[in-house]
Amino acid sequence: MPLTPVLTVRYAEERSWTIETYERTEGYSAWRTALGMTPDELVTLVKDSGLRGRGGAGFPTGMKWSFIPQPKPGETPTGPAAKPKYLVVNADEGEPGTCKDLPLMMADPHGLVEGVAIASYAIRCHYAVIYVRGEAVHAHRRLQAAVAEAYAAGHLGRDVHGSGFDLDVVVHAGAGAYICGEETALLDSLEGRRGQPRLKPPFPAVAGLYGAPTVVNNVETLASVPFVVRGGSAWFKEFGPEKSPGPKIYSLSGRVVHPGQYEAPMGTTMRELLAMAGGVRPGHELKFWTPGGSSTPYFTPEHLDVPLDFDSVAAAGSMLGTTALMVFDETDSIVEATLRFTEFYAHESCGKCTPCREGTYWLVQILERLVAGHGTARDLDLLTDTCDNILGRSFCALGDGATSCIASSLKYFRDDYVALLPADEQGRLGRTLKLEP
Ligand code: L3W
Ligand code: SF4
Repeated sequence: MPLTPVLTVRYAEERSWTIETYERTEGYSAWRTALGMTPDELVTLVKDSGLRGRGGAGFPTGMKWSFIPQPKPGETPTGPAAKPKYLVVNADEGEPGTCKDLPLMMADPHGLVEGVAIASYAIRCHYAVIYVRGEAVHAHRRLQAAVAEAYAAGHLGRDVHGSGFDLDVVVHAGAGAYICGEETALLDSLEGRRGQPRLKPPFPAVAGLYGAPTVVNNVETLASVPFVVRGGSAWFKEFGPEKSPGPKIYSLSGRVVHPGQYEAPMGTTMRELLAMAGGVRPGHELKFWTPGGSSTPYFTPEHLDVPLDFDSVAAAGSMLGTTALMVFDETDSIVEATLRFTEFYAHESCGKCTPCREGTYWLVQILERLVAGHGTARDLDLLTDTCDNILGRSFCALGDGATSCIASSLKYFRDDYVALLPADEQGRLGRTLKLEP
């Protein structure tokens, strides 16, 4: 297997964010190579590499690019194929525990800009937008500086490197809402509206920004693309499992000795990553952890050897999500941690659909009651029942994601909930009335 670091290889360079450093370390060579290929060849290359989206869902990147309707040779285009195409970078990193895209944009902004250029050419788009989380003013400034440097060096703009290809890239600051990380809410926000999810289908690939075909890709996904072009699809596939290959940035936070970003091949286990991060803090034991942020069901020490790739994590009952590994030890209350996550979802719920808007509010009420020691035996059933009425009935993934921490904490640590009940309520357990469906 080839060695990492790949995506983070420039992080240790002096002034790694400047175009001088980037070009000195092979930067923009993939862009020149790509311009010598046809767009279809590039789409095939990325498809063959097996690169899957790093924003949470793991959708195959090359396949997403291939969904963009293109005019057929010799025919006058109609419908979506006749419209302009857009590339939108989802740089609205907001999933609790996730901290991979912002460091990448700070340390190596040109890696993203080069990925944007290659992807734009592959989907025949002449206008790309990088939508950066509103609070990340530092990343916004750094990207603006990198885009300006790329224009000045002729990597962006009119007739790039004499290829006849024009590309404009704009850096846009979001307004600081978690829901704007959902791709269609992001598009609404870009269009100047309140960010709320749109009904899918149609997917953005057919009707996205201003109703035109749009690819929405995550930062880490696009930053991987220059390496695919330089190394080739066979090289990229050597990192990790066949169906979910590539180098990956894992964010470790919480009760670890050295929290931070760790790059390793897809399929690396939590046991291996914990060893890289110095382990759980001395004198303490791992109790539970998230494989992909707060929207993904908790894992326990039993799952330390699950390969962290999309399929293996799903088979073990969770989601790889954004590879945000939040670590909790025996001093942490899983019910309190779950309450904090649920408060986050209740606050960030956009309010568009009833199950999520009302359900997350009521989940917080129940969890608060339990944490305060005023819960009832019935509250445990009520939590499950409320989650059942949100899961699969919400308009977007935020509602479903809000139930993950509750359902999985009840699955693995029900006793911790029971321990919070007053003694007389503990006696009522198992005798609670079944809730009406
Ligand atoms: C065309 C089809 N395109 C799917 C596209 C779709 C999207 C991508 C994945 O949620 C998850 C969520 C969060 N024709 C298509 C098609 N597409 N079928 O493929 O789509 P989908 O619906 O599976 O996922 P999603 O709505 O993108 C992403 C989870 O990630 N998550 C979120 C993290 C938050 C951040 C952040 O902080 N920025 O990423 C963490 O676990 O819960 O399940 O592009 O258009 N037939
Ligand atoms: Fe909005 Fe929540 Fe419904 Fe998503 S699930 S549309 S965030 S209310």
